[in-house]
Amino acid sequence: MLKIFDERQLLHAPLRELHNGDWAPFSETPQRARDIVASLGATQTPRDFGEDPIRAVHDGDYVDFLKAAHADWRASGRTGDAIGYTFPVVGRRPLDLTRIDARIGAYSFDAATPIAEGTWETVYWSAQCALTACDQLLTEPDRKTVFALCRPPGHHAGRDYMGGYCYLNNVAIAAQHARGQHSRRVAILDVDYHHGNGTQDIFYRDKDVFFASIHADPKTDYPFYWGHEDETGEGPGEGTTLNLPLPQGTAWSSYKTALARALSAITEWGADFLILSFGADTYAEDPISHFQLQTADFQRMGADIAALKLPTLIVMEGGYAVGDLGKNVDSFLLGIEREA
Ligand code: Q9C
Ligand code: ZN
Repeated sequence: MLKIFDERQLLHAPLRELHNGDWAPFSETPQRARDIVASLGATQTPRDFGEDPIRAVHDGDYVDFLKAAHADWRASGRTGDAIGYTFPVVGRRPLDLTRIDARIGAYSFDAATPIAEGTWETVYWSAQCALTACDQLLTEPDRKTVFALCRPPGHHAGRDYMGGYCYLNNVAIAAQHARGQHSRRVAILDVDYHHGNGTQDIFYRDKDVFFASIHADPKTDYPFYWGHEDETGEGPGEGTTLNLPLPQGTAWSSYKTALARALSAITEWGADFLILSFGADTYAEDPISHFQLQTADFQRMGADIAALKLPTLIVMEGGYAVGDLGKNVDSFLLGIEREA
């Protein structure tokens, strides 16, 4: 299987995040990617598609903000990573604010997503990984599956906001590329432990992209405000969003039932191209999550997904059990390959 990764994705390295009311070491470390690379074998570097496919999903002012935020932070006399502390929850009137703290709050929904010196370069190449992998599937029909080792992850990022360690929405950028250039009927399946709120938001009113997500119930888990069962899409997109929240403690025996539901919904909708938001944070030993999947279960998950026989782009999202992360990704890719 072709695997895409770029060394520049290691540059982004914020020091800390606000976690359960206190500062904690930042969980989404460069070591995550190194751990996966070490067990993957050969990877290829991405092509450069430029900013246009990024701006086809994200608002221009948000992209401009991301590129300049760290320099603006420094220009305000600050040291360390740029992080917000005030968030405009009641509507977001377009105000022409210049202070970095006002701008950073307006473009984020949490304090888990700091901007460090190399952040833009890293998120840019992470998005190029997803684009390159997607393009390979579209232009080389013999390829059935490609893995994009995206880091940082993307599924919490919306058109004009960051959050949950995510800045650019890699799967949304790939989905937009696939439908724009090749008019594919794209389904996105999100199996990260956390709900993919950014991806859901981006396609919520879109009838041509199906979004299904299996995740920890937002009644108990981050990101709380999205991912409830009654969120099914809106307007022309009504019925093209499927949320399957599961309780903390969920193991493969019940996870697989939800997976089967998501897969049959994708088949019934008539997808001809599948994009996976793959998070390995459903693992029993994940330090910030509460499901009970074992390493061998990822292979089962991969096999069930590959049984759809759709061209499949696999995009890396979360997973924080550094040390076991590489073997869990390997297990998943093995399941995909054996069945494909
Ligand atoms: N006390 C991804 O897996 N912090 N993002 C939660 C809970 C944010 C996870 C804090 C978790 C974001 C891509
Ligand atoms: Zn996650």
